[in-house]
This record gives sequence, C-alpha cells and structure tokens, in this order.
Amino acid sequence: MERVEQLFNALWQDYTQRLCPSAAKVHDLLTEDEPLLNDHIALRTFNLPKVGLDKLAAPFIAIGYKPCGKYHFEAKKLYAEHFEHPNPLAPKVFISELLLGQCSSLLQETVRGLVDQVPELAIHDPEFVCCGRLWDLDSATYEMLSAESEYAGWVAAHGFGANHFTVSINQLEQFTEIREVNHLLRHNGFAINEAGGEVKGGPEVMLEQSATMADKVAVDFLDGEKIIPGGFYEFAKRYPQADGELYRGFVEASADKIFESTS
Ligand code: OOG
Ligand code: NI
Repeated sequence: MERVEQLFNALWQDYTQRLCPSAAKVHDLLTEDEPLLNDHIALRTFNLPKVGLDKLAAPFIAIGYKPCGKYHFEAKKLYAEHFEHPNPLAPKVFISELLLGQCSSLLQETVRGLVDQVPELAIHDPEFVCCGRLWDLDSATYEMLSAESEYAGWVAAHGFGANHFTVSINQLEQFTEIREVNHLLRHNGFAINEAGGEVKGGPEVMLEQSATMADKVAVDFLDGEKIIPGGFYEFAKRYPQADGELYRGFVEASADKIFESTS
C-alpha cells in the first residue's frame, strides 16, 4: 500500500497545486473525524503509442492494479478503462483516451506534433501520470483543438495529471445523499455540473455521482497566459449489487456528463 500512497500523494499535489486549487476547500468542508476516502481519480490522454491509455495505466499496473472495465463514448470519440487494486481502500483509476483516427486530419497532425515533443525517457518515470504538459502550445492552437474537441483542448493545455479526485459519500456520517453534498457546496460558492441533471445515475445503475464545475486556472501559452478550465471535484455514492458487495464499475451515461465538468 506504500507505493499506492506515494503515487496518489504525487497525483494529489499536482491536482491541488496546478489543476484544482479549490480542492483543499472542498476537502475541508467534507472531512469529518476520519480522513476522506477517494472513490477514484481520472486521467486523460491521446491514443498515440507514446502516451496512450496503456502508458498511463502502466505505473498503476506495476503497483498491483488490474483492468476491470471498458467504456465507449462515441459522440466524444473517447475510449476508457477502469482499474482496481486488490486493497479496497486504494482509489479506482479511470483512464480515457481520445481516438485520434476519428478526428479531423488537422487535429491529428497538431496533436502528433505536440506528443512528438515528449522525451521518450519521461514516460518511464511512474510520476509521468502527473507531470503536466511536456510540449509548447500557443493559444490559437488551443482554441482550434477545443473547438473540435473540448477534451483535446484540455489535454493539450494541461498535459498529464488527475483531472479530478472523487469523495466516496458512502463513508460520510453527516451526508447520505449526493443532493445534500451539492447543497453544501453551492452554499459555499461552488458551481455544480448540471449536464444531464445535478445527480447523475441512481440506485438502478448502482452508482450516483455529481461534480463541481472545473476551477478556472492560469496556463502559460507561447503567446502569454490564459485563464481556462482546469480540474474539478467529484462525489460518488455506490449501491450494493445482488451479492451484497458495493458496485465497483462506472456508468457510461453518467461518465459522459462528468466529462463536461471541464467545458
Ligand atoms: C472522466 C469522466 C468520467 C466518472 O466518474 O464517470 C468519470 C474525465 O472527466 O476525465 O470520471
Ligand atoms: Ni469520475
């Protein structure tokens, strides 16, 4: 578990410092006597051999994670998998990748040009998963990518890192409903992602989720700084399946809307 903690500490540092500075406040608002449990984190990438889903999964596989589910998002041109660790306290990991073959040739060529700048050696460091952006980018290219795929623009601007951490609501004493958590957050000035409704899923799919809208963060582009959506915080409540164990998978229809927390 030590290596799991080490990797998640690195992910948390990067997430709170670079992508979602408001995470510390959300964390404080929800923390009770016991430390919060993370249901999962999520990573995004492009499906190029150098940096694809498998490359981001490798450091997790190396510390005992196993692939456990596959997900397709046709309209967004994304493919995702989730990974679980034998220790149920270890957060699950959701990794998606943009299917470049389905994108315009301009987008494909642009993204190849960015990924070509990634030094081969960088990928062998386990903390590659939260190393940020390893290429130069100007704001016009960011806008062009975002116009075709909000996801492509996000990855191009921020590079690699957890775009969200997820509080497991099941462990909380003060709250049992996602709606109550949303209420507390709104009361404290946070915007909740309303795409498809403020609560995504429900008992019928054994998973209920909500998310804040991403923080606006400053990112350096070749032509200056720009304030753009960064990372967000998610909340998940899991229901028991027929065998009495909590459901551990993800729900495509809900995930599709969670992606929109950065738009
Ligand atoms: C992942 C969105 C999906 C979930 O819990 O269903 C997701 C992302 O925004 O990268 O996190
Ligand atoms: Ni999530």
